[in-house]
Amino acid sequence: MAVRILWAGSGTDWTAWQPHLRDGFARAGLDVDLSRDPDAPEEVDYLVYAPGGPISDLSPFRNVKLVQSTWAGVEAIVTNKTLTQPLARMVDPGLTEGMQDYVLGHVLRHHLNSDFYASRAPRDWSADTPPPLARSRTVGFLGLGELGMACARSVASHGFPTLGWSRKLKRDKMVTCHAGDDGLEQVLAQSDIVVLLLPLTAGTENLLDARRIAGMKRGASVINPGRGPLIDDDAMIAALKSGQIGQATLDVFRVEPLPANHPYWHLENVLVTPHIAAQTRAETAAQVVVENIRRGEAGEPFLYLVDRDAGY
Ligand code: NDP
Ligand code: OXD
Repeated sequence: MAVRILWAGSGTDWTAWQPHLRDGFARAGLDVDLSRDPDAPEEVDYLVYAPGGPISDLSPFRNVKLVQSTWAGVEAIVTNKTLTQPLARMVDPGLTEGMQDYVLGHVLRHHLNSDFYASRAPRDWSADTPPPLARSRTVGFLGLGELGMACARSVASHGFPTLGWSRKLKRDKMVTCHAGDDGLEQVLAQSDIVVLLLPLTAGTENLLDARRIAGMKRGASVINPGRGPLIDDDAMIAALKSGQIGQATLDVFRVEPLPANHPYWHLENVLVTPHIAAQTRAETAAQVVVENIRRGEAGEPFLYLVDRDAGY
């Protein structure tokens, strides 16, 4: 009997994903019934889920073996009380490469003070003081998971001394790793540029608050492609106005799209990007979905299962 897979993401994504999923299932030798029609929820074997899609009540899907998120961040579904089925988050090579490009690009932008030159009047030939070399500028990563560690390594291979912080202490040849409250304070105090790649959980909300911002180097830059609520916005706005934070590049916000009257739009030292830091790429990510369903059918353990207690 065919394996029943329900697509519970957006219609636009369905158009992009469908050929890659069908191709992957055929190559894996799986006979599947892949549809967008939740006709008989109790007959569905796997649910491919994205936030904002058509399904919010998961309780009718009582025989589902896995809910596979197409997003890396799972805060919207892991807190859904109707979710009783195992949940896997997305780990996609395309997503990781995209995030490495975004983070390295903006680290270099802050490092080279590019906005200073970009915002000037034409024919202004005067120069700012030259930036230090990369080897004299420290970059700190909060979050050393799939994305944080990959980005930290690419920044480190460019020559920046690189620090990282995670829940469990890691060891790495290129990144000096920390954990715990003291570790966080050290990373914040030593970094010229801080990159947030943490998931949003009860333990990370408002992590960058007034006290921790005050413990950072004066004039440090912040890059946040993680999640908006990691930052206490009032504290960040005050710090951007006072110069405690020199510049910020923000991709994610408490409310998205960022409301038109939000102060972040009006601060000259803030670059807002519209949640585009990295996107799941159908071509590569479909193969991750196929592999997890193949595993489920072969009785093998699923990849990238979310720890429901930890929230990521
Ligand atoms: P992972 O789950 O692989 O990594 C999460 C990291 O955060 C781990 O290193 C983990 O520590 C650390 N962490 C979690 N909680 C804490 C805590 N309380 N204290 C210290 N460290 C903590 O996630 P990814 O790297 O795949 O993704 C990170 C986030 O990036 C996603 O959750 C999502 O919010 C965001 N994202 C944003 C995108 C965008 O376009 N803007 C695109 C994709 C993702 P440990 O290693 O010890 O478990
Ligand atoms: C994700 C995202 O979590 O795009 O995948 O933010």
